[in-house]
Amino acid sequence: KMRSKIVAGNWKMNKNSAETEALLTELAAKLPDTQAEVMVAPTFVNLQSAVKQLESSTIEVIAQNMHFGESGAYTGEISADMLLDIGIDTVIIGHSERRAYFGETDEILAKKVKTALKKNMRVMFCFGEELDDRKSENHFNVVETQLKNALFSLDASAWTSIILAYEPVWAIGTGETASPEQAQEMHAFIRKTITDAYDTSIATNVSILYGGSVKPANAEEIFSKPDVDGGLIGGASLVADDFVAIIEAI
Ligand code: G2H
Repeated sequence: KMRSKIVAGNWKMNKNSAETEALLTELAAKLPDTQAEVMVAPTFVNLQSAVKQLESSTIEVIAQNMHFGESGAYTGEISADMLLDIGIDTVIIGHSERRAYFGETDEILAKKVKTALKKNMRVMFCFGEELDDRKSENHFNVVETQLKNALFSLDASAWTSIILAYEPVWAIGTGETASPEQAQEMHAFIRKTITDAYDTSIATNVSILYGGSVKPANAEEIFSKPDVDGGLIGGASLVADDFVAIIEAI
C-alpha cells in the first residue's frame, strides 16, 4: 500500500465547546474532495461531542495526548481506554510542547507509544530539533536519537500504526517555517534512518508529516516535496478557511 496523505489540525489549548462545534460545522461543510485523511485534535473536554458531531463525516477526531498508564492513580490524566471508549483511536504523542513544558522525556514517550500500540491505537509521533541543534549542525543526530529512543525497539509489524510528524521546534508557532528543501532533506534522512533500523518497505510506507507554521501560503510547496506526506497544522487549523486551503494544497 502506498503511504497515505494526512492533514491534521492540532488545536492545542484553544476553542471552548461552542467554538469547537462552530468550527467543526464550518469545516464539515467546506471540506473539499481530497485523497488525504483529514484529522482534528480538539481539547480533551470537547472530544466526545466532536466525535458525535462528526459521526457522518470523514473527518477523524484524534487526541492531543494520553497517559502511559492503563488506569489508576494518575490525577488529571487520560488513558487509552478512555479515548477508545468515546471512539478515538489515534493519538498525538511527543509534541514538542509536551516535551518542553511538561517534562516528557524520550523514556516517557516510549512508554506512551507502547501503551497506545498495545491498545491497537494509531500513534502520530512528533519529534524535531531545537534551534541550537540546527545551528550546531546537530539536527540529524537529534532526530535520529529521538526516533531511536521512542520507536526503534518496536516490532516491525507495529509500524503500520505509526504516523511521523517532523516538527522543527524553531518553526513552531513562530511564523518561521523550515524551507521546503530543509523539510525534504530531513524527511529523506528520516526514511534512510528507518531503512537502516528496519527495512526499505517500512521506510517507504510510513507517512511523514511536516509541522511548524504551515499556512495556506506555504503549504503547496512543502507538500510538493516527495518525502512530505502532509502536515500537522497548529495555528492555521483554527480558522476553517485556512485549514481547508491547506487541505486543498495536498
Ligand atoms: C506545530 C504546529 C502544529 P503551528 O506545533 O503541531 O503548530 O502550525 O502553529 O506552528
